Amino acid sequence: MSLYRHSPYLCTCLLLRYTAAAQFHATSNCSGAKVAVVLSGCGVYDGTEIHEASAILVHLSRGGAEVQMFAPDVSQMHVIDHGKGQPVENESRNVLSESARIARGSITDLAKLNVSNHDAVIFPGGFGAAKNLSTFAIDGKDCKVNKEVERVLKDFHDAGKPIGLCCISPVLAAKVLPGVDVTVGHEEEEGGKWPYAGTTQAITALGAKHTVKEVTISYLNTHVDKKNKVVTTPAFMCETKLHLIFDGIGAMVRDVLKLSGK
Ligand SMILES: *[C@@H]1O[C@H](CO)[C@@H](O)[C@H](O)[C@H]1NC(C)=O
Ligand SMILES: *[C@@H]1O[C@H](CO)[C@@H](O)[C@H](O)[C@H]1NC(C)=O
Ligand SMILES: *[C@@H]1O[C@H](CO)[C@@H](O)[C@H](O)[C@H]1NC(C)=O
Ligand SMILES: CC(=O)N[C@H]1CO[C@H](CO)[C@@H](O)[C@@H]1O
Repeated sequence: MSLYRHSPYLCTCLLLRYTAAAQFHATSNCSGAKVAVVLSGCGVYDGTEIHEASAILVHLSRGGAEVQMFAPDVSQMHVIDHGKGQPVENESRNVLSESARIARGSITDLAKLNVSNHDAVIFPGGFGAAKNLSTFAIDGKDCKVNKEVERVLKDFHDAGKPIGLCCISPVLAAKVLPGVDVTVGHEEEEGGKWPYAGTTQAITALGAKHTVKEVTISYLNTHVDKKNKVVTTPAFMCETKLHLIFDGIGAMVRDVLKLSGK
């Protein structure tokens, strides 16, 4: 627990909960926050990054949150053969039905997401956020954001409810929420450790602020824009070990739950 002890964002409730979970695999909860998770397909190169989505769901479960998953009912920009790393010609898939794979079937059209029914919203990363939730993968700083995604981000922001994003997803907030302060990690590639470091320039060009953060040090890797209640962490923007990404996402989820006040 020593890594958590010094976290300025960790509430006693969650600390007790983590201790209890470690000792008894307890299933009770103190949070009870209702959290919406927005997916963008299934698979890192054309949809949601599966490990990030799974990490978010594990940490939300441990934090006692009640989760509902959403995705837009639109077709994917393209379908990637993940073995070959190339688009599959003439194949078309729907973002909502692909996301249902991760949600084990329990998913709702993003158009039906009503901010009144939730305390927070979280967007995992993966290229789907840059290809289907926005056109960032093609247009960079000139990107457009899916109308429902834009509405949801604005609704939660206007309601003062926290928004969590990881990996490439912070570009969605950078585009939609003027002056928001986010992290996608480091601003230099550093020999391939941060292959998407160029994203930081686009974030600045969008009028947002970028703050450099680590992926690897548990409670230092999350970036909290307290004014906007936007919590971001680099996750797979960094070439690093899966368990470190898992822990970083855990810190993001804890900060989102803390800000939700539940
Ligand atoms: C966890 O919180 C939810 C939402 O408040 C509540 O419905 C549920 O009963 C709680 N579960 C336990 C085991 O306390
Ligand atoms: C894809 O569709 C186009 C237009 O229908 C067709 O001309 C082409 O042969 C198709 N390619 C493959 C690999 O099926
Ligand atoms: C959202 O939910 C609230 C509370 O349940 C309700 O009053 C409102 O009409 C809903 N908004 C929409 C657009 O459905
Ligand atoms: C097929 C396709 O390109 N689908 C959409 C993916 O998401 C972006 C952003 O909303 C849309 O512009 C695309 O049309």
